[in-house]
Amino acid sequence: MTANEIKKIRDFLTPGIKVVLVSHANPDGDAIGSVLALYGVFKKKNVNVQALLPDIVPAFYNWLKDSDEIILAEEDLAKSEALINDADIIFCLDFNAFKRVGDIEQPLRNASSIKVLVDHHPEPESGFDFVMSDTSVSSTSELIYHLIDQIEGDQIIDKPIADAIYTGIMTDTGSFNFSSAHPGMYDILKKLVEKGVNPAVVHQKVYDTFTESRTRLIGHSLLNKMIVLPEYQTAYIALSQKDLQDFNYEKGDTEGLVNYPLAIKDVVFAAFFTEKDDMVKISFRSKGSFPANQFAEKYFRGGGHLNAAGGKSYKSLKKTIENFESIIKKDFNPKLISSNDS
Ligand SMILES: [Mn+2]
Repeated sequence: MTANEIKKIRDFLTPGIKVVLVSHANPDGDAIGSVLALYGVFKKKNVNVQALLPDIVPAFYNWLKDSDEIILAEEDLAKSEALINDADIIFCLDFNAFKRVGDIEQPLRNASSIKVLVDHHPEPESGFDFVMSDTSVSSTSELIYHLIDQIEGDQIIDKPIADAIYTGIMTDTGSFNFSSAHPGMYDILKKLVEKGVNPAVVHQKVYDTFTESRTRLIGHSLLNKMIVLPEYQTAYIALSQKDLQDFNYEKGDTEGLVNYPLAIKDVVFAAFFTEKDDMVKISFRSKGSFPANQFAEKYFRGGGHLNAAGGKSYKSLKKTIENFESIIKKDFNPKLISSNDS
């Protein structure tokens, strides 16, 4: 965004104005962190602000300040629609397409408010009045830091706001692993720690929250369900509904499982299949130049980032896996595609 655009947004944010912050369905740490950081700032400025998410916030984010004030569209769709319709300005955070907000897609598309997009996914859809989009950053939360800094100055960021931004960056980078190659992120992390963020405590609150059955499901997945195809530098895990039932699956229990096969030397592409009632949900992760997003888009009705993407299949789990293997072997061999990586 240009300095002039920032000024326009700043001038717009007067106390009488109605602001709504929205992020994507199945909100992750970056969605929640960026919403709560901006929410904290606007509350401090006495702006009339509402935070709105399509559906539930995972319990391990409940310690973030104001997380209990987020309105969930799945709980109160009428209220959510009314907020969107009445808003003067809507900040759309951490998504690049309106369809990512689930049930509030149409109201959001049709809203007459000013719409500001802050996001790091490739190729944002049109329909936003102001766009802060950068695929080179770690996360939307990183952009939110800059937005806050540019609109208000970074002195408005207190510890709870810093915790929210830090959580977003930490979770979107797998604890400063992927998407962490640009130095600017570390400048922000330094400032957040100076504002009182305790990295070990945040890590503990977000990650050390497993139930025993979730931990055992990971063991089962790696021991009994992981298939490694060394000649294609690919590995995958597929869980049936029975696997999930056997381990008392709760939403979120398989989060992060897709990353485990990438820990195997020379594996550059990992897939994780979960059998749902009416479809198979798939997550893809890659190392180096192998484009997980292109793969997801071309073959599995999905998309995402270069190294992290998702997709789905309406075939059975068995057929979906057969299809996946045949694509890897015939059409889109990760070994050949990533052979130039150093
Ligand atoms: Mn993100």
